[in-house]
Amino acid sequence: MPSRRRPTVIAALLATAVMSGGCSSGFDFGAPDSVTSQGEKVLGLWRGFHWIALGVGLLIWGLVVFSVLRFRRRNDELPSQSHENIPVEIFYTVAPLLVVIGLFIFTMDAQQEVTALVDDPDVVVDVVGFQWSWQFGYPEEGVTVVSNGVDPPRMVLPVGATVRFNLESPDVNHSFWVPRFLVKRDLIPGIENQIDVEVTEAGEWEGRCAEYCGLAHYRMDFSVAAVAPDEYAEWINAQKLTPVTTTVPVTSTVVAR
Ligand SMILES: [Cu+2]
Repeated sequence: MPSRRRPTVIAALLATAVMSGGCSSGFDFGAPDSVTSQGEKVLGLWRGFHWIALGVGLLIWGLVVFSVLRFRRRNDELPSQSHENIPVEIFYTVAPLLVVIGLFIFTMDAQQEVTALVDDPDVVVDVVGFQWSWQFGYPEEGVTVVSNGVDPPRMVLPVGATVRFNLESPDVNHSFWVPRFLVKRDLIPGIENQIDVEVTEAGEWEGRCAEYCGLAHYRMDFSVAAVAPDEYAEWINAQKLTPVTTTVPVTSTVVAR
């Protein structure tokens, strides 16, 4: 690349980085807005990592610019040459270690909070992912939701409730993912996976399988609607009157993977 174009390219890259971080409110650095309280913690971690990376980047760029200007060639005399600088060497060994330890603690803390399970969830949903769709069971209500064969299955949740998702798969690995939740978890045959999620605002969002699970993986779409608690109760009652027409295959059929 010709050296004259370099500053322009660097400026363009920096502008893109700043703009992609600054588009949404509160500097989310490209992450979608979270609609769950668990997602807020993930977003906090995401933001924290970016700010720390930005701080380290600024320090390094600052030192580079300082060195380039301060020690630029003025005459043929060499600047003072030295083998070692013990304080600087200690600093550049200890400082990255402290940053990594800090990020590790920060990550562990967020992970503990996001994966924590409450003793008594408000709503329980048994999520079964299978080749190639989803079944959402509400065991406390005796309600089961599946696709009608045309539209993807639609799960309804009350806003502000802690929902326990029990995640099961009868065939291969799948992954329960609602991008706007900012949390996801795999469904692994023989493993009982659970996550608790509290949706904090009303809305309807797309969900999909985030694990490539076979040729028709793309068909594993679903949607999640979060509504007010009384609307949720109405929906549950309506579902009780609607017979379930199709069910999950109990055993996996042998199909092209
Ligand atoms: Cu899948």
